[in-house]
Amino acid sequence: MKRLDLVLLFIASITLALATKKNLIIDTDLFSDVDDAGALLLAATSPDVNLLAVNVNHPSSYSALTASAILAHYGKAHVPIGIPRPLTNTTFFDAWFFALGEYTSKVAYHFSGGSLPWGRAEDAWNPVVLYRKALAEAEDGSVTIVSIGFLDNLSGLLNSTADTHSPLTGRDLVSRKVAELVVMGGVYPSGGPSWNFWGSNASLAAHVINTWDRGGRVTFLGNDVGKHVLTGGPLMTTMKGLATDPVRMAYIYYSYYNPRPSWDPLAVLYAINGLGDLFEHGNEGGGYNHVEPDGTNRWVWDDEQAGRDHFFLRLKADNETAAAEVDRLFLRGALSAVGEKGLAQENASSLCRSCGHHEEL
Ligand SMILES: *[C@@H]1O[C@H](CO)[C@@H](O)[C@H](O)[C@H]1NC(C)=O
Ligand SMILES: *[C@@H]1O[C@H](CO)[C@@H](O)[C@H](O)[C@H]1NC(C)=O
Ligand SMILES: *[C@@H]1O[C@H](CO)[C@@H](O)[C@H](O)[C@H]1NC(C)=O
Ligand SMILES: *[C@@H]1O[C@H](CO)[C@@H](O)[C@H](O)[C@H]1NC(C)=O
Ligand SMILES: *[C@@H]1O[C@H](CO)[C@@H](O)[C@H](O)[C@H]1NC(C)=O
Ligand SMILES: CC(=O)N[C@H]1CO[C@H](CO)[C@@H](O)[C@@H]1O
Repeated sequence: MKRLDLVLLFIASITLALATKKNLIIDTDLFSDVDDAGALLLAATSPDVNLLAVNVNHPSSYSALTASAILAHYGKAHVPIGIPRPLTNTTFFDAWFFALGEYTSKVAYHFSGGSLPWGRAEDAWNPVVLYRKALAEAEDGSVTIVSIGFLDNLSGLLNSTADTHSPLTGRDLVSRKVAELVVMGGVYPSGGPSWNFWGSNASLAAHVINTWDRGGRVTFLGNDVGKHVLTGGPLMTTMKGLATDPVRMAYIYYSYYNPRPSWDPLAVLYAINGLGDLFEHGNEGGGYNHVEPDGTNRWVWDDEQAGRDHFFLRLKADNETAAAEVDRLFLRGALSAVGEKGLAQENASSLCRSCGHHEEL
């Protein structure tokens, strides 16, 4: 081949690579469970993802700062972060089992970085404005939104009206730009109430799920799917190169080396790869999901589907196979962020930027 042909081939393959990347927006609570952090690791390190924005749907300042620390660590400091106001400084406390630890304030402090360094949570976007900006700038029909927490921000998006980012209403923006909404939450075909539907404001969850009728396909991943897929073990126990990985430390702070269920990482994996070898649809027979104001949900087996394009997922692979795949991608992603610098830093003292102060006290 002539030199010019090679150059053109090179440009064409780069264009193709960019074009086949999936435009993703993540909406996460990143507060009471650590699997949100694992999900962010996957979204931030997947070579198949173009991460447009991360919206946090729990108002703790530490949740926004943790999102920033994680994104910055994986080289995604430019990805904008939104969080609802007013901010709080609340931290998680495991008052049910007393077994789990708090991770967001610690990750936010020790791994401070990115667009929202320590103390700068107020610089985050309004989540609805961020949705509108990210959607307005994206190609039509190209965006996948992954909801791995509460749906309050999405309700705000649906209700939004024209602004400087777009003359369209929230509903029209969603209908033009969104290809698929992936929702972690609910019990399928029926059950609940489930945490992501009632934990913040169940009537807003009902508003989003029951009226999202023009924004492409909606795919639900229920509590039963991720519950027995226990992951994070290899990430926590691998020191080599990963001593300063914020998601590894989040899992250790939170679970004390016990692998965790994988609801949110699985939702992100489905959003990136589709059904693949891990998932299958639970409702080939149609129907749609309906959420009640108390956060329970039921599948309505209606052939007409009321204009909706709803699916719920089942695991096709067994729990262990799914866990091995999530763990493989956790390690691949975490290691991809480690250059020679990271390997040289393989040093417990570099984990703790306040240790010096404590020794002085
Ligand atoms: C949260 O903590 C920061 C830093 O200590 C402080 O500036 C801010 O006022 C606090 N916010 C609330 C709502 O307490
Ligand atoms: C959006 O509007 C619906 C009514 O159409 C309302 O029930 C809901 O509370 C609104 N969402 C927000 C976030 O205010
Ligand atoms: C849910 O959100 C709506 C709209 O913001 C609000 O009017 C309502 O009071 C909220 N409900 C609860 C239980 O917080
Ligand atoms: C996952 O484990 C649970 C609990 O042992 C079991 O009920 C379920 O069938 C398993 N799922 C798959 C796909 O193997
Ligand atoms: C670990 O930190 C100590 C003290 O800062 C330093 O002397 C040592 O070279 C570091 N080890 C590695 C592998 O970087
Ligand atoms: C602008 C807007 O509608 N924002 C909503 C985002 O979600 C919070 C709750 O987390 C709502 O209170 C806001 O109204």
